[in-house]
Amino acid sequence: MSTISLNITGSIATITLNRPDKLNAFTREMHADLREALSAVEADKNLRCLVLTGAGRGFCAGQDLADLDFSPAGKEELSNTIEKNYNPLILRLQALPMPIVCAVNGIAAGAGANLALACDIVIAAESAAFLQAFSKIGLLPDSGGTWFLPQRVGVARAVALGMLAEKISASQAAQWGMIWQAVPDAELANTTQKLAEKLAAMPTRALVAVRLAMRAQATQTLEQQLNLENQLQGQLGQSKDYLEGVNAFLQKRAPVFTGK
Ligand code: LHQ
Repeated sequence: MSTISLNITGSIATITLNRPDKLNAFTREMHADLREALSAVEADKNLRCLVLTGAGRGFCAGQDLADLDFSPAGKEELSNTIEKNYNPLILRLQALPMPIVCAVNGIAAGAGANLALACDIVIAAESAAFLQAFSKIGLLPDSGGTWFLPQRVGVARAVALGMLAEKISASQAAQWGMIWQAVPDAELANTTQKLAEKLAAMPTRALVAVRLAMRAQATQTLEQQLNLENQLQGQLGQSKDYLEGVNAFLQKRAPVFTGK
């Protein structure tokens, strides 16, 4: 993998988008490398948290516009690449059986911005920014942007972000609820590491259930959502971590969760 690096330390995997000269814009090769890295993460049953970040001064500038075929035949490729690369990536992240922290180290533009929003907890360096760059090249937000954005910032802001393609700072994104937190640049690595360690020591199955239920609310009635909560709670009630959590509380000691 030349465009992605994967580091596994203990129960935490870190995937770094690694084309810093091009602000980690997505080429076909990078998509293939990312698929390989995600396969390794999915196969490692000891993992309990994934961190996604970028190398250099950018997080991800979205599709590499030099790696597209804009010939008339290429029109089809635009849709093909979304179907083959971006959509499966977003769905794969949402199905990953562990929490995902996105550490946005710099500009997150186009599909790069929406890749970040597909992660569970997004922390950004204060110098980072988010840019729905799509309308500048005659496109609409993809990679789930039209789904994640209105949920996180409301339709009024989502529409304006999609239409105007104006950069918003990490601090503004945090104020709007688009991301969890903006931190001083020098603190991004440390804050991310602490958060990943915290999540990796928590009841993994419960965290994944939180993602699932929060996502489902977008399309469900209250009654359906109550049923889903009940169904998921029933499953979690069978988990070792639930037993451990309750026992630890009653025994007045710190719980030791195993993710089982
Ligand atoms: C890039 C890119 C880039 C290539 C920076 N491509 N080289 C899905 C499917 C199918 C089709 C299309 O799209 C999609 C989804 C999408 O993601 S569409 C949106 C694609 N992304 C963009 O339109 C963003 C384009 N980039 C920019 O607007 C700027 O580069 C930003 C605002 C991200 C950063 O600006 P600066 O900080 O001023 O950096 P820069 O522009 O100087 O970029 C640094 C280098 O990275 C430069 O290369 P060079 O060789 O000249 O140093 C850029 O050409 C290259 N780069 N983004 N998307």
